[in-house]
Amino acid sequence: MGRKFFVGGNWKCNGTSEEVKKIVSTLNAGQVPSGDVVEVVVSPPFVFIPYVKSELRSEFHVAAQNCWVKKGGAFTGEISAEMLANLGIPWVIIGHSERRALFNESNEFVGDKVAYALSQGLKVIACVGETLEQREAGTTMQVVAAQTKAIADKISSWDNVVLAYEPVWAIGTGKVATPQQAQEVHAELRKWLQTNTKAEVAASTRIIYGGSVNGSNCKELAGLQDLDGFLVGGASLKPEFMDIIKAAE
Ligand code: G2H
Repeated sequence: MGRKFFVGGNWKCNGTSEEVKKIVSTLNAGQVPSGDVVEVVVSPPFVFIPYVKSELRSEFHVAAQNCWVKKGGAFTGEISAEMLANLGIPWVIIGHSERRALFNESNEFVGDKVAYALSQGLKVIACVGETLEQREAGTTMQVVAAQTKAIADKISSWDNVVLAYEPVWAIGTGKVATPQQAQEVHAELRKWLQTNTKAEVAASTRIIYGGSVNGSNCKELAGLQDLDGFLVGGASLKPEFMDIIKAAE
């Protein structure tokens, strides 16, 4: 089954209204590969989502960067999956390593969040990845398998899930994983899905890479067999995001 190339732009906690306006006009003016070969989803901070959604050309979609783990209510400061669905926001990023590390989100909590977001009709970019210590200890696969299992345990369908492999040591550091390192983990993750879910899930689930992707390194990474796109942080705030989208060609 064909896996459409996926490019996500995670703006994280960045931007003023002027800057957001500028990014949106760059995206709207940019050329994307023809032939429906790439799915582009940008993820602004919550407060800018309505503006971005209304101003961005229709082939680009939006994602939230997080949502609450269950039905909304007395959870000060949280945004529920129902609210995202109500506003027509199709995607949400869940389990980003910054949330796992800074907000103590456990594998189980992330699994619950993914399941709840899917139950509300959202599509999910679910993030996994190892720290430098874990890589150096040789436990990369155990770590990402445990993170993936915690999600798999809670969901019945992978149809609306994109799995993002983001080695923590490569995030915002300028230290991108080598093509060999990326391909190795992506292939192992696909094998994990094959063994622990269904062959069709392994064949159709997009596994994207995140961690210091930019306009210069994207082309080589995009050519890897088991790499189906990118989740881009820093470079998604810059015009070079258009070059990363073009790596789908
Ligand atoms: C990884 C990535 C986007 P950056 O977090 O999710 O960020 O490209 O800045 O490393």
